[in-house]
Amino acid sequence: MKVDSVVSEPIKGQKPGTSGLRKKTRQFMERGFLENFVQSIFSATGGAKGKSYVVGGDGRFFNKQAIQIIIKMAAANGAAKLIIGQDGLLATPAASHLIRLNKTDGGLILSASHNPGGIDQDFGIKFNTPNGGPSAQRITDAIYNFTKTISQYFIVNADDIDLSKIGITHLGNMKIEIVDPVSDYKDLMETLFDFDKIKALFASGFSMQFDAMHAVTGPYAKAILEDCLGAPKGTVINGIPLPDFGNGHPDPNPVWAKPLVDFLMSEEGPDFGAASDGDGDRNMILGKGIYITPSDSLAVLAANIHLAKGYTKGISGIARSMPTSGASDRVAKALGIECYETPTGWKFFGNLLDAGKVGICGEESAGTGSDHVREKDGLWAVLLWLNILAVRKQSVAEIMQEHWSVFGRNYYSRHDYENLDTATANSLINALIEKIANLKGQEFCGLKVIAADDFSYNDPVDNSLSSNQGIRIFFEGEARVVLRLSGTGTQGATLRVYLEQYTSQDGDHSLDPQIALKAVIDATNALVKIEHYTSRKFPDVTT
Ligand code: VG1
Ligand code: CO
Repeated sequence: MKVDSVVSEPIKGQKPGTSGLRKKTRQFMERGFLENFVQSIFSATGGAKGKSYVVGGDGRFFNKQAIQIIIKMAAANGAAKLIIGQDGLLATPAASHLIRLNKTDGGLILSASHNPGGIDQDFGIKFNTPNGGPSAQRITDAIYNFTKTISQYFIVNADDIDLSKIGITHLGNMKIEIVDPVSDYKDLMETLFDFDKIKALFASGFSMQFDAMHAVTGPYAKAILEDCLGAPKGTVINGIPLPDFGNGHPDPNPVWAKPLVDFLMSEEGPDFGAASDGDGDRNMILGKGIYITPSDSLAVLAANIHLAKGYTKGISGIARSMPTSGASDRVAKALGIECYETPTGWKFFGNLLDAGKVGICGEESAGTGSDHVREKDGLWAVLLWLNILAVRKQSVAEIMQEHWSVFGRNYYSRHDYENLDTATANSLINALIEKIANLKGQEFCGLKVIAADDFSYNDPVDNSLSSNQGIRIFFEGEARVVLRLSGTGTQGATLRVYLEQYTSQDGDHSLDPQIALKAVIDATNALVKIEHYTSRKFPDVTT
């Protein structure tokens, strides 16, 4: 086989964000752009010679073409083996599992996750390491540095590989195994959860709707919920993965999955509702008449995880990202286990999980997961909820009310200001950093600041330091606001404002969060002057 060494166009400096490299699809399609990043992944991690990788994506536009390029580059770089999901599909948590199960040298996952797909939308790629998790910052930095100086990439001249047939083929000396994307993942779920109890729950007439949002979880949810656990056909909606996600925005939150939320709030709605995102690592949880915030979901799952068969021994600790509410900290305290606060992004949980310090992790952005893989896992969270519902034999609303009566309620909301001018967003944050040292003791709309800082994280396992991870402002009365700029967008800047107000066990737990948070919202506006900087009166997305 002829191995061509191609001198690439110098499209240099691909800088990964919170979760891999994410850009406009058309940019990814420019010859030399994806190629430079893939070559940099191989070269910056000691070369691909003799190595094996898992490859798959969420099925968005350009997924299959990107995989063909990766196959030819892996072969030209001397890789020994690729494991690829049939039709190029692999949910992110399933890819993480395959990396661990087959002890590969890592994986390349094609996805821009919750960002829309299509030729005029977004594409992305990330590299996961042999532990199955997103590469740690130092590896991401090494790849990025390589993209700045790279001058050539290696690719073979060959026909495309048929991704639709399960089985083994070869490209030159490289072995290619096309696998069913679902089966190993399904087997793993069966070791963690009491499928018999969940089957009995569905057999008793319990009703559910799962919105796969035309993204990658459709085949997984159908195989597990409908075919295996006996949920009626039609439980999974929008179950066929489409390159443009049916023109939708595959982000499982009350804004982008509104029809599902409306259905659960209606008289004829089912007992339980859930949705997942583009690449299957996020989850949204709803009960009849109730939406569960991801922060609350993490707390409830942590408090009840011992009810599922894979977790009967309990968990060693809980980790949450810094902007996630403190609800799970209260559970950790009650259980007498450690809790950790990490920067945004799943890569920060890997060390804690590898070291056995935590058994469950979560983010306010609808990510929850455990040590079964090294990614957040949407369907896993749904199955854990089902397992808990099957054991406790209560409704979602009853479980939530009980939880708040034991722990109190952390009212929570995130306000996003999207597509801001980048310079404007930076100046807002920089102005805030400048005044942070003097905020203590100042009052804004009647709320007094008791502490404020620019969050930095010292990893307790490898001692690495990550600074400038978001601004935290604590008010008296157990209220907090966090502000940071998104690292996953592809257009302008997005300001995320995370608002939280705690109400004790005997307080009112029935308020609309926007009302419960009104004092914090007003204080934030007075302190940060969001409208003055952005000319926006209201956020674009409130979740
Ligand atoms: C967002 C979320 C973060 C999540 C990341 C990747 O990042 O806030 O919690 O880990 O997306 O999720 P940012 O920097 O835009 O706030 V996924 O499901 O898009 O891989
Ligand atoms: Co995702």
